[in-house]
Amino acid sequence: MKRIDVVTIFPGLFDPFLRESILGSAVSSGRVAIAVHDLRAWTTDRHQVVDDAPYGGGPGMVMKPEPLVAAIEALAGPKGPERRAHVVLMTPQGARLEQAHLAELSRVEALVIVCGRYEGVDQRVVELAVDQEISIGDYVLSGGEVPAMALIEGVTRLLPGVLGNPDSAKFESFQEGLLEGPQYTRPASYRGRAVPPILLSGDHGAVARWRAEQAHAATRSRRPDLQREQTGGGEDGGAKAVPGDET
Ligand code: J9Q
Repeated sequence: MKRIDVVTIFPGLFDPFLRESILGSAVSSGRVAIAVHDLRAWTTDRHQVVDDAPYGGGPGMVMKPEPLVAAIEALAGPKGPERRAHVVLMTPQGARLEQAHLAELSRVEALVIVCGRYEGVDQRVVELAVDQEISIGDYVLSGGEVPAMALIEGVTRLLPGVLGNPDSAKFESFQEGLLEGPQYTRPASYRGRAVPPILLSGDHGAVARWRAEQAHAATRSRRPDLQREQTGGGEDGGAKAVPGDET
């Protein structure tokens, strides 16, 4: 079973998210064990302080190193080849999350996800205790909690047995490097707009060809940046080895 530990100052944000939908089923059925930890549990002062003013001055607060490093080392062990878990920090300074990262991380036995907050995290935490820094995109958020949820959902749905239909992950458009074309369900005509007749034709080959054309057209016009290696990538979405991947 895969294990995911989350370190955050807002553990309550995760509870409903982890209970619902595919993720909730994956947890209930024991495909993944997810524990959410309040960073303040690793403070040693009366007021459970987790942040402090930045050296050099400036606005905002920085997450102080002692509670974070204590939390990470308690959950993953010290940094190095013997470490029990791969440690990811959610931060705007990280590499942009892609499907290939999700594929790699879905193969790791145990994952610790650290949610940054405030203006950032003391750099000694990154150097001493973090294995990988990940961002979900170039926009301003208040913290790494929502990015962590995106990572957890994206990783969990790749775990064996999690999706009802084992083929659906494989055929999901991003893994193919293409956007999905338009989708329709009943009724066949809605407010005077008919479903493309080919989808009602019963000709599975013609439907598949039409969908492929639509996918390429949508990708070309809306996301030309995705139109790269239409071949290759492979079954695993181009995953590379990651610490803990061995055996
Ligand atoms: C911690 N904006 O944003 C996008 N990916 C991660 C983040 C982020 C943030 C603030 C704090 C993470």
